[in-house]
Formats: sequence, C-alpha cells, structure tokens
Amino acid sequence: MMIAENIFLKNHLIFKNISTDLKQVAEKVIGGERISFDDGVLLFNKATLSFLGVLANYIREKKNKNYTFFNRNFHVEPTNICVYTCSFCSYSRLIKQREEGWELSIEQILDIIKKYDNQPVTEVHITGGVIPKQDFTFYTNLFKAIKQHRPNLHIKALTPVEYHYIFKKAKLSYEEGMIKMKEAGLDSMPGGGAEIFDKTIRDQIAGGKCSAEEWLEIHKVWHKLGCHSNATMLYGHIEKYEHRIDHLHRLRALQDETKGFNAFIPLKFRNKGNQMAHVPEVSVIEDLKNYAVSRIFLDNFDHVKAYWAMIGRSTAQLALNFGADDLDGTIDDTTKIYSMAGSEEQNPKLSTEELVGLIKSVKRTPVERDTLYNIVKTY
Ligand code: V47
Ligand code: SF4
Repeated sequence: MMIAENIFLKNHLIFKNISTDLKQVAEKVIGGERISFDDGVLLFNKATLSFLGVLANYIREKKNKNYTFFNRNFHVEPTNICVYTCSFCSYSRLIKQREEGWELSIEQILDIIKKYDNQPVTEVHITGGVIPKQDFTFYTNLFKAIKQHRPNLHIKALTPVEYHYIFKKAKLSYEEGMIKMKEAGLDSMPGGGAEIFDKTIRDQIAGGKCSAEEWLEIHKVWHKLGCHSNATMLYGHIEKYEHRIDHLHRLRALQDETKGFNAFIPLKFRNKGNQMAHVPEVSVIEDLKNYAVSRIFLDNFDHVKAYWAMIGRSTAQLALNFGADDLDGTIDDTTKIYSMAGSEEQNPKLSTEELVGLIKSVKRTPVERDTLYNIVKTY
C-alpha cells in the first residue's frame, strides 16, 4: 500500500516540474523522514498550495485515514477582565475598565454547567482573562465543585498564562501547583497563550505575560504527571515564516520528550476591535498553507485542528484537505473570544447533525471523540 502510494505520488503528482530542493523535501515526507527547520521555511517561501496540499493530505490520511474528529463541548469564560494587555486581544477589558466586563462567581459558573445537565456534552473548556480574585483557591474550588456535580464531564481548563500568575501568587512551584490542580479535578489543558514563541515578536504583541520558556515548562510539568494538553500558534500578524517554524520546532522538541500534546491548533489573527487593527489579516490561501506546513513539520503530533469558530465553516472544511483532521466542537455559542475579534462566526454554535453534515459534504467520515481522542461514535 505504502509503496503503491509512493509511486503514485512520484509519478503523477509531486515530482513534475518541481525544483530540486522541494523535491528533496517531498522525498523526505513520503519516506517518513522528519523535515528540518530550513525545509519548513523553504516550504512556506517556495512551495505552491497544491504541492503543500498533496503532502499534508498524504500525512493526514496516513495518520488519521479519512476520519474527521469533533466533540460535544461548551465554553465557560469566567472573566473578560485581564491584568495583561496583549495587543491582539479584542476580548479583554483592563481592570480599570472593569465596568465593561464580567466576572463570574463559582455559583454563576455552576449555573452555566447545570444548563447542560441533560445534554450529551463530554467537555467544558474554561479560559478567559487573568484577575487577582480568580486565584488558586477559586479555581481549585471551582474544579472540585464541577466534579462533584458531574464527575464525567472532562475539565479542559486554563493555560500557562493563568497558571503562571496563579502559582506565583500562591507561592507554589509549577509542579506543586499542577499536582494540586489535578487533585482538584483538572483533566487537561487547552492550547492557548502560546501566541508566538519568538521573544522579539512575543514582547511586542503579548509582553508581560508568561514567556515562551514558561509556557513550555508548564506543559512539560503537566505531561510528566501523565496528563495531556493542546498547543496553539497565533499566526498572520507581524511574525515572519522563520518565527512560525521556530514555534513549531520548539513544540516538536517538547513533544519528542513528553508525547503529551493531543493536537496542534493554528489560530488566525483577527484584527477587529484590538490595538492591532492596522495589521491586515492574511488570506485563506495563507491559512491553508499554514495548516499544511504545520501538518508536515509536526510529524510527532497526531492531530491538527481547524477551529471552525475562528476561521469559519468553509475554511474549516477546506482545511480538511490541507492537513487538518479535527474541527473542535459544537461550542453552543459559549465563547466570545473570536466573535469580538471579527471572526465570520458571530454566534458560534453547531448541532451535532450540522457538524456531521459539514464533514460528510466534503467526503470525510465524521467521528465524535472525547477530549483525549477516544472514539464516542462514528457516523
Ligand atoms: O491564546 C485571542 C487567541 C487563544 C485573538 O486547546 C486570538 O482545544 C486570533 O487557545 N485573533 C485562546 N486569535 C483560545 C485557544 C483555543 C481555542 C480553541 C480550542 C483550543 C483547544 C484552544 O485565542 C489565545 C489567543 O492566541 N486569540 N485574540 C485574535 N484577535
Ligand atoms: Fe489577557 Fe489572554 Fe487577552 Fe492577553 S490574550 S489580554 S492574557 S485575555
């Protein structure tokens, strides 16, 4: 099968009218060999979209066949007030503008959770701004209360941005803090807060919050406890291709060490209502290139997620031919992060039937999964 596929690729698709350097990268990919930093940059700079699509889809189908995963989930955003001032963020309000924001109590969050009592959701995704009041005790009590109410609901919550701040205030090491979060009921960590790891770019767009090294260290500590998480990359703003590959390179190195990442999620910069409104958004072509190069570069990640609430349904469907094998979840209109930044999806909400329909209409096989990619149902 592999040999037949290789011959097909060599004879018909990949190697016609292709420069020697790109041909060498394609040979590595088809031969199952890892590509280098320079290969990654070369792909971004020189390869056509169709060339990237064929290679990325080859890997996608080798890893995940024709399956496209999704889950049934909802979000809780405990606050949109934040001590940080990331310039790409359309969502947060500074502490001094707190009258424009919201700040939920544990009881209010539980009321949201209880709305889903009779629904077959498997995951609650909790993330938002960072405020002193929502501290170590707040979150450990929250996780315990959620588990007490619905023990089987998977809690995917907070990022190293929040944990770094919370643990520092509580005078806990990352390890002590993550152990206590796990004991309280935390099941996994979402991929947010990674933005872009390069220091010069990170300082300009996300200065003040946890550094790249701290973000990676907290994931490492979490993975070493036997737990899983996701990774993201905010792209399409002021970064260069080298910065994207540097980001992927650091994720790939940590994944080699821990194998703790479930999925990689590229997040397209949206420019509405933030301090970077003057920076134009990249095209759909660029989005697809980015999915494809990420899929090719991250050879040790099982899944690449096209987050439909961020890029819209049509681009998410297209991305399924450029390396992505997951669309995230039903969401139920419970996140404001992207709609406030200008995403196509102003009220992100899909029924399971609609998600299944989107996937089937591009000839993929819909598979409902839980957060850890255990199969719930194949459609
Ligand atoms: O870290 C904020 C991004 C992230 C903008 O793990 C923006 O399953 C684009 O990480 N334009 C949080 N992006 C969301 C996140 C996530 C989403 C879905 C699934 C998972 C998962 C994780 O949202 C932030 C930041 O990178 N973000 N503002 C903006 N204007
Ligand atoms: Fe705060 Fe997160 Fe927005 Fe940065 S991206 S300002 S950390 S809510």
